[in-house]
Amino acid sequence: MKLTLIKPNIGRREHSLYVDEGRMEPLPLGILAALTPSDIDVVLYDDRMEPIPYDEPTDIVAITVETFTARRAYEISEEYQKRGVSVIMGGMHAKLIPNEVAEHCDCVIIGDAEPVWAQMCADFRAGQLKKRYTAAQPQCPQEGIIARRDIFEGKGYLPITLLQFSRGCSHKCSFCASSVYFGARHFCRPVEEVVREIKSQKRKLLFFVDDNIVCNHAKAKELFRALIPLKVRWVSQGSMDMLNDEELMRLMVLSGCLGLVIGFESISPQCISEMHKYTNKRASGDMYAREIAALRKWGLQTWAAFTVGHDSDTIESIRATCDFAIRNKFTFAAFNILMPYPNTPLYEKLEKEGRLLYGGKWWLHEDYRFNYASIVPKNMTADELTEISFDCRRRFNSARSIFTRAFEPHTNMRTPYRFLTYLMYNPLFRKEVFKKQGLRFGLEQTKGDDQ
Ligand code: B12
Ligand code: SF4
Repeated sequence: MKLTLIKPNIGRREHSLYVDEGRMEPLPLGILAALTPSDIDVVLYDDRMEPIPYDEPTDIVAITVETFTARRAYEISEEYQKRGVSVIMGGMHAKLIPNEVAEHCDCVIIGDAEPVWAQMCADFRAGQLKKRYTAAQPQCPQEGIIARRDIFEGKGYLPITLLQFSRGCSHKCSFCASSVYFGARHFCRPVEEVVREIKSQKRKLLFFVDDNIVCNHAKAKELFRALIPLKVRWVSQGSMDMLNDEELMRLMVLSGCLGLVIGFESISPQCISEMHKYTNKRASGDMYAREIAALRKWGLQTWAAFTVGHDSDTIESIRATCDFAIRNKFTFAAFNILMPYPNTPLYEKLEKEGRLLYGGKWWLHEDYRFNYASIVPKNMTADELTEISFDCRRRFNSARSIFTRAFEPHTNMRTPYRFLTYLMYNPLFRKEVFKKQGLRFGLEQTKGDDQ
């Protein structure tokens, strides 16, 4: 028996299939491969970088679906179903909006795969595949499982190993899909299992794809202590309340942390309140002065993530957010338009207020494009929001900004390794700004296409 795993692309640019410059290993598919009984052959196709050989014989196909890849995932599924192959779908989008996903596959798995995957495989073999499996949230993620990384070999992924220490986050930011998926709860793996997983592979550069690696300070400290002797370098995501805990920060740095994605979200305290981002409440009132000083003291290279389009945002306040990011010489920054992901509190609020564009299903709409506003903002038009956020991305990633931001002695110039990281990834992200802006979702031809 053979299982084909698929990571869908978001879409494509005209005349080009592949858009992603910094492709990373799709960890959920490595976990599915590890959960699969060993007598089943497993292959992976990554739609971000290779064509999908629909006619290659396979018994079953499993596709991971996020909201922004849903349209493409449904196209892929249709191709396989036309050929009589059963398609299973799961992932973030499948949990947020299972009824929609179920319409496009033979079986939808709702939630983490671990509790139900073996049963699904057994049912499939017995010809009794169910239309839907709902997994109870495991208290211990990925228990006893190490992702199978052999399926990633030779694909040309960035040389960084993705793994997880924890899943979820106990905060409830109104726009966060992950908070809905995990019911605002945080689940950690046993530290010994994480150490075993790190030792099972050769790389020393790691990306913990946790929603918030410092959500539980005591558990994070336990992890960091165990990482110190492994002499790894790592990056992850963390909320800024970590900076109030000196011991946590000291252990984080000693354990090899290079930097974190930190949700600054906004420089306006009013916006921070609107989105219920309590971790940032005090800091935003002070323009994050104390936090930025602490990040420099600890020498962390920060990927500052901002969301733009909140009710109290104006074109000027968004422009000022970009100035703030350049002035503070962040290593990287994202200016994401506030997106109403299905089933989030933000989605429900905007739906009630009649402020959702594209019929409320931007991810399926043929006119929607990546990085376009899909809401009616309060103080500008949707087009203005799209333009100002693109302008922030262009400005932050301009050659001039890359040059000036490089000269931050405590972070970007702290060591030759840090400086090299800065110089390697900034041009890559600059390219992505232009390649991804306005990208169509899915590959199907739509009206007005010229090929
Ligand atoms: C790592 C990560 C990234 C990495 C991608 C790494 C990679 N491999 O390419 C980077 C930083 C590049 C990234 C980028 C983006 N990301 Co991102 N990312 C994540 C993050 C933090 C972890 C994902 C992960 O690997 N988890 C580990 C695996 C093991 O967990 P999992 O995916 O949940 O899988 C489990 C279950 O869902 C299920 N499952 C998953 N797939 C399948 C499939 C089947 C068949 C089955 C049965 C089960 C199953 O079983 C798995 C094991 O338990 C998530 C947050 C999250 N909690 O998911 C956000 C997240 C997925 N990202 C998000 C977003 C919005 C983006 C961007 C669009 C941001 C932007 N505006 O640019 C971009 C787009 C990426 C692109 N393709 O261009 C949102 C998506 C929201 C949504 N509703 O879809 C998330 C959920 C963050 C959030 N808090 O809202 N991201
Ligand atoms: S802190 Fe981050 S991961 Fe946690 S709910 Fe807020 S946005 Fe989501």
